[in-house]
Amino acid sequence: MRHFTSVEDVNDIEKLIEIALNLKAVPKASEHLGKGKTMGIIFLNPSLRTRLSTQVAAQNLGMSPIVMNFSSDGWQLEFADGVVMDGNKAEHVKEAAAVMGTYFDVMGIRSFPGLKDKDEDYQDNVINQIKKYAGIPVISLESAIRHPLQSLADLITITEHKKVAKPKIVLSWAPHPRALPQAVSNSFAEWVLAAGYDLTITHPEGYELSEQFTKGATIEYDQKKAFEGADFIYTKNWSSFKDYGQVLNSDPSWQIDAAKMKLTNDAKFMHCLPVRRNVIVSDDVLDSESSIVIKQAENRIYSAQAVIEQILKANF
Ligand code: AN0
Ligand code: CP
Repeated sequence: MRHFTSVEDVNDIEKLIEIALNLKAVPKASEHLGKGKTMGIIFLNPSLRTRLSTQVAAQNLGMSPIVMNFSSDGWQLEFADGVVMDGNKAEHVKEAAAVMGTYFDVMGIRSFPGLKDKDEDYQDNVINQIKKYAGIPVISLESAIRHPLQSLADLITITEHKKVAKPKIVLSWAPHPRALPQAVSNSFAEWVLAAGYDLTITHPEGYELSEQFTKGATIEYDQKKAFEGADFIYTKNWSSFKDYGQVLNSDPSWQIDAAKMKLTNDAKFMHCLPVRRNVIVSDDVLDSESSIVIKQAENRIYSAQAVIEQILKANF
C-alpha cells in the first residue's frame, strides 16, 4: 500500500480487518516497524477522534507523531494552478506539501469540502494535490468526499458484533441543523458494498448520495420499512448531493428513537461521532446497550494502526 485515500487502495478488506483485530489484541506487536520514523498529522478542520487515535496508532507502531492545526496555525493555502497570489492566501500547496514531505516519512491530512461547488469538491483536489506534491505516503483523515479510516473502523466493529455472516446493514439519514459533508456516508456505503455486505440506505427524497458510492445498495425512502429486520443501524446526517450542499429537510421525525429501534432485529446503533443528542438520536438509544458508538471510536486506533503498518511495510 502506497497511499490510503479510498477502499481502492486495499487489496483484501477481510485481511486488513484481521490485521487490525490482531493489533487490537497486541497493540505494540509491531512497535519496531516505525522506529525512527515520523508521521505528520495535519488538520485543516476540527477533530477529536481522528487527531487522537491516529497519534496513538503511530505511537503504538513506534513512530513519532507531529500534529499541526493548519486552519489556525498554518498559512492559508492556495490550491489553484497559475493564479496571481495577491489575495489572502500566503502559500501554495506545491511548496507546503513538498516541504512537509521532507519533514515526515508518512503524513495524514484532513480537509472538508466547501459544500458550494460539487465538481470542485468531488475532484477531491486537496488530498490529490497533497499526494502529488508531498512525495511520501499520504493517508486520508477525511477528505472532501471520503473518510476511509472511519469506514474501516466501522467494518472492524461490525465484524466484532455481527451474529450472522451477512447481517442486514442500514444506513439512515437523520436531521441536523447545519450542512454536513457526504464523506462519512459515501465511504461507509463504498466499504460495506466492497466488503460484500447487503446495504439498505434510507433518507428523505432529495438526499440521494452519488451513485459512484452507492451502486448496488437498496434505496428505501420509508425509514420504518428500512429498519425492519435490521442488524445494524448506521446513522449519519449529510447535506444534499443533488441540491449540492443544501439542507433540504430537517424533519425531526427522522431522528432515531427507541420506537424505531424496536422495528429492528435487536440492531446495534452506530454513529461515527460527534453526534448531536436528541437531534440525530434520542438519549435513550445512545445510552442503551445497543449503542456501539464508543466501540467504533476505540477501533479508530486499530483501523489507523493497520493502515500505517501496511504503509510502513510496503514503503520502507
Ligand atoms: C463531520 C462530517 O459530517 O463529515 C465529521 C464527522 C467525522 N461532522 C461534523 O462536522 C459534525
Ligand atoms: N469520527 C471522527 O472522525 O471524529 P473526529 O471528527 O472527532 O475526528
